Amino acid sequence: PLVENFSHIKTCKHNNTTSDHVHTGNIIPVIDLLDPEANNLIIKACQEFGFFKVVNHGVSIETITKLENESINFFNLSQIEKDKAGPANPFGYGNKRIGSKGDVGWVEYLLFTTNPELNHNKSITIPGNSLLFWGLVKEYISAMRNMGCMVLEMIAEGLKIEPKNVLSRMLSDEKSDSCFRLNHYPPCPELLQALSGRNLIGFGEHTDPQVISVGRCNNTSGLQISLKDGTWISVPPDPYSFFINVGDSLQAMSNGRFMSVRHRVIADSLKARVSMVYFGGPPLSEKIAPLSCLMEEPNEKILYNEFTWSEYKMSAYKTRLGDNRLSLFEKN
Ligand code: GA4
Repeated sequence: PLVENFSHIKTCKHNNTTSDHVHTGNIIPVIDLLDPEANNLIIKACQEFGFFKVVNHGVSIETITKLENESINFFNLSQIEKDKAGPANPFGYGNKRIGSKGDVGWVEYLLFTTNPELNHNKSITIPGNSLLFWGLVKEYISAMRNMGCMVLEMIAEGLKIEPKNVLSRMLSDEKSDSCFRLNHYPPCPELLQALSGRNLIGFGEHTDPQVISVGRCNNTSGLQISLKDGTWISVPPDPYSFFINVGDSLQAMSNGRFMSVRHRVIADSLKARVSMVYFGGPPLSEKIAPLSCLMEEPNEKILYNEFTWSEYKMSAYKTRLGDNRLSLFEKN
């Protein structure tokens, strides 16, 4: 009966089986934001992986741990208390269900919008010291927005596109439709793992729809990224660094130079995993299209039709988590 209860959660083969190759990620680029060569290294990482790790980011460990501790306090509350902050449609507490099309994972989370000034989050009731909680969320989001903008400006410089805020302004715009999620992946019952002989999926494979995502987790492994050839790479956890994902919108704006990275989270059998991810998105009315200054290269074919972020988001929320959302906007 235990297995039956959880049979709707997907699994994947253990790391050491033959058909689902997983390597560890000492090949993942590490970018020192203070390195004078950072611009070019970021471009290279976005082209090869759509993913990289950032060090020397300037975000204080206090900003990080204060929010992490408050999140852990929240996820330690009783189910009844947590459910008061739900459901997560579109923002609030969610448990196992992801999106509205039947996707599930071994995860619970809080999903917030940053647009505008967190006002849409008003209906989310956080038990305990909610004023403290919202203060920490706001402080953390602002640090993530700054880092996202800094990286996007380095990308603009690396691509030699003007003005250098063409990408970052989408996140810094007060109407920016960005969001933020706190994820808690409870340890997966060992019995369950043993019975199925497989790993439970915490968060199924997908790409992020926005421009850029800035994530960070506690010292528990589980995140994996997919290489272009479909190989899965385990990303070693690093609580003091941030991980940057290229999103679908940046793939479109770069006319496919950068790939939005497919990624997933595998549940750990022993330790809980806590992650905090900021998804930097454009204002709803923003037109997303391959940047015209990149299209001046001889023989460059325009790969994507123009869309507004609002159109993309509407179509994205009708898809399953693992779907390729950008293919709908490919030029034929
Ligand atoms: C993936 C990236 C972000 O976590 C997210 C997710 C969103 C959700 O959890 O509600 C989506 C997913 C994400 C893409 C397709 C749709 C929407 C779940 C889902 C099945 C918050 C986002 O913006 O898109």
